Order: sequence, then C-alpha cells, then structure tokens
Amino acid sequence: MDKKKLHNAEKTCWNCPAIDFKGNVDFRACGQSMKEFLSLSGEGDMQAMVECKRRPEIGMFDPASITFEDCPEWKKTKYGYMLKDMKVMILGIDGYLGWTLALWLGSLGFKVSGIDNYSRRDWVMEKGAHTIVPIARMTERLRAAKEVLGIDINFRRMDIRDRARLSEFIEEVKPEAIVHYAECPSAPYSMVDADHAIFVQNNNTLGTLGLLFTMRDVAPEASLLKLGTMGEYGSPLTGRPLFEGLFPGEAVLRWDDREWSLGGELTPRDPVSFYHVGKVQDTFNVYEACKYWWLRSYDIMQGVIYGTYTDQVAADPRLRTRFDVDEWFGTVINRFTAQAVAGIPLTIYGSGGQTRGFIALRDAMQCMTRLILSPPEPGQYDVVNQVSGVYMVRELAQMVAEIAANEFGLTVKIQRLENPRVEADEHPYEAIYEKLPKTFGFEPQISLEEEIYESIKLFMEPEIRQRIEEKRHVIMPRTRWSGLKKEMEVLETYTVKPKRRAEVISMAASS
Ligand code: USQ
Repeated sequence: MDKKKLHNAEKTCWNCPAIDFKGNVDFRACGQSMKEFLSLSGEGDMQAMVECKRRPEIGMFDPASITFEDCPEWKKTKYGYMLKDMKVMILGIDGYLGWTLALWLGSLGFKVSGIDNYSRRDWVMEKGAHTIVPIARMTERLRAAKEVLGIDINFRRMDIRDRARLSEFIEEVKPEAIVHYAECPSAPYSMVDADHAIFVQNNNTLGTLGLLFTMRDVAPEASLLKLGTMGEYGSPLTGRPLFEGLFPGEAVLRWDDREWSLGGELTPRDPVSFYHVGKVQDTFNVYEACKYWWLRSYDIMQGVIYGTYTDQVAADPRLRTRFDVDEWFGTVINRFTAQAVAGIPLTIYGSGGQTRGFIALRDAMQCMTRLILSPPEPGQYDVVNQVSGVYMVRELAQMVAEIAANEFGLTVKIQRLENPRVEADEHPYEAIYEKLPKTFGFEPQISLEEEIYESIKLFMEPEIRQRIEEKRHVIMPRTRWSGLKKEMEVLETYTVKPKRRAEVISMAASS
C-alpha cells in the first residue's frame, strides 16, 4: 500500500455498492477478480459496463475507469474515502458491539439502520445476570442518540430469522453494507446443555444462512461484514501459524514425496465449543454464497474483545453500551477488570497459559469502519484476523491486578481454578494479523493498559461497583464442557498488593 494514499484510494467502481451491474455484466465470471474477469473477456473487449445509481446522468461506463479518489461521491475521511451518506445496516444493533458501532458510524456521517430482537438482554436475564453498566431501553437510546449526537437511527425490532420482514426492511433501506452481529456470542452458553447448544447453532448458523439468501434476493451489491472469531482456528499444538482464513500463495502440502499448493484454500479450523463450531459452519456458508451468487464478504475473525469506552458511548449515560461479566457473556479481560473492582478473585482457568488474540472495543470499531469503506469485489470472500495483540491469560490477570492495585489502591486476589473448558492451557500460538494494518491502514489507537485503566475507572462508580457485587454468584464458572455438574476446585490463590508509592515512582523512572 502506498503510504501517502488512503488505503482505498485506488479501488474503483468495480467495488462500489452504488454501481448497478444488473444486466450489464457477464455473470459467468462470478467469483473472479477484476483482473481475471477482464482477461476472460479477451482482446481487451470490455464485458462489464455499469451504471451509477447515484449519477445516472453519466450513462454506461467501464467500472475500472473511476477510482474512489477520483469519484465526487467518495470523500476523504481519516479512515479512508467514504461514500457520501453511506448506508449501513447493523444486525444486532442493541448489543455490546452493535450499539457502539451504530453511534461510531453515525457520528462519522453514515446513515445507520439496524434490527434487534433484544435477545441478548433475555439470555443474560435468563442466567440471572445483568449488564454491570446500566443501559437504557432502545427507545431512550434512540432519543438520546438524536439529542446528544444528532444521529438518526432507523431501527426495527425483529429477529434475523424472520426472513420476510428482514427482506422488506432491507428493500426499504437499501443498505450499502450490512454488518452482521446478530448471533449469540457465547461459548459457555452453548455448552450449558443440549437445549442451549441447539439454540445457539440454530439461532446463529441458520439465521446467517437465511440472511445470505435474503441478500442474494434483495441486496446482492451490499458488502457483508460477518463477525467470525479467532476461536474458529483453535490453538493447534503443532504451533502452525493461524493465517487469515485462507492459506497464503506460497503454502504447500508435502506428503509421500509429492507436493501440492495450498494457496487460497480455507485453512483448517479447530473450534473449541459448539458456539465456535457454529461460527465455522458460517464461514463455509458465507464462502459458498460468495461463490454461487456473487455476494461479497469480509469474514472477520475477531479476537477476544475488551473495554467499554468510545467517545460516543461516553457522551451520555443513556448512550452507554452493555458490559457483561457473568460466566456466560463476560470475556476474560472484562471479567478480570470487574472482579478486581469488586474484590472478587480474578478467575484464571487452569494454568492460565491459554494464549489468545485480543482487541480493544474502539480499535475494533476503527477496523470495522475501514472494512466498510473498502468493499470487497463482487464475488470476493476474504478473511481478516481482527486482533491488535496476543496475550496469555495469566499475564492478563497480573496486568489487571497491578493496575488495580497501583493506580486505584485496590487489593486484588488472583485465583487459579480447575479449567471448566476442554482446551489446552499450555500451547504455542502464532496468529497472523497483517491485513488490517497493511491493506486497510489500521493502526491501534489504544494500549491494553490504558483500556484496562479506563474500565476500572468507570467501574469504581458506586452504582456500577454495587451492580458487580450483586452478581457475584454468576461470576464464578459453573459450566463444564464435560457436562459434569460440580463446582470448580480452587488450585491456588495469591494476593497482588499495591506497590508503595515510592516503588511505583522508582519503577517509572527506571523504565
Ligand atoms: N478464561 C479464564 N478466566 C475467565 C474467563 C476466561 O481463564 O474468567 C480463559 C478461557 O478459558 C479461554 C480464554 O480465557 O481460554 C478466553 O475466554 P473468553 O471467555 O474471554 O473468550 P471465548 O469464550 O474464547 O470467546 C469469546 C467470546 C466470543 C468471541 C471470542 C473470541 O465469547 O464471542 O468470538 O471470545 S476468540 O476467543 O478469539 O475466539
């Protein structure tokens, strides 16, 4: 990528969702890149002629002839060229990520619409838990978004599996990108029992499959940003790198004195719960849909997310996003920060040698924006590993405990528990996460330490601290992957005491 140019400057109308391909394109070229597509037409005889839905006056033209940089419909922003008033529909707009993204995009000038059936609120309630950061009802959220940030969000309450209504809404809005967050995001919830496993796979996998058919029929030119997970890959004990979904061109399979190229093939998946298995099935469904129907998608293998801050959600208490720390819906760093504040021992599962890719909430929002602004080509399925750092669970516990102790004067206990999950807790881990920085210009804006600090600061508010304490009983893990109903044994407990002020100052001076 040319450093001086914005990452999507040289993309052309071939990638632009405002282009009308219908009737003017040879659909035999489905799934081909622009280069291959043009080579198919032979003798430079252009087969693709398109019209612009926004500028019909220019008539039919060659889609490779106008770049985003040249087109007056695309304007420069700090995240890349942006299609003016670009319409983005967020499925799962009431969730932790969905609501945050809606406000983030709205404040950048996107036209945001979204659906939700509030099921995340229901699942958390079913488990006797609650979001520790109190959130407003949707009507109040929408009102506050308008009042405080001047953002109008076109919201419709519905289940993604209600295909007739979804199709009607998509036809009405005509989104240029669809962000799909409308899945149940919990590995432990999917491991509770047969009913939960079946529910999660039905809701997630069949919901997504239906969406693909709907997009084929009513919005084939919109890009689909589908949330996958780094957990699809597992953590192979061989230490094989976790490539970005597809093998790089140079990869080969060697066996029995013979050799084959693996370049471009989907890499092996080794999911670690029935939830993760559903995500793998999604991967194949999306991959096929791009092949069959010329849909275009980025499958986003997101690392474990943490944090609660963006400028928009912090602008008013009614705009805050949810924050779960219970066994089922809390992810590890978020749980540790809340545990540290409420004096609950930080729960390391097993030895704590589990290593994972992570990303802060606001960095994830930046990545999503960049991906939305750089749509894939028609028929293109691509995968990004949305990660900004790799850490081991026990090092995270130590880091959270030290920040809580040194910056907030808290006395923090760390507790190693028998691991409720079936997973390796000592293993090699090499995640490759190069596409977002190299192809989409992503630069992380926030360090892990800063984000942990911000979260703890917010949780020190008496109301939030109280809400964590009230739900102590749903913070300790109870769901064993083995199905056994038995409390986890405590393997070790130790205290991380605040360093004396003088020690902190001398450490800072020597670093
Ligand atoms: N862990 C602990 N203590 C805890 C909670 C978790 O040691 O109190 C360990 C787990 O055993 C695991 C690791 O931390 O090894 C991560 O667990 P997690 O609960 O933070 O994340 P996980 O269940 O793997 O999945 C979560 C979300 C899922 C998302 C995924 C990204 O539930 O939606 O897709 O993070 S990833 O893990 O990279 O696949």
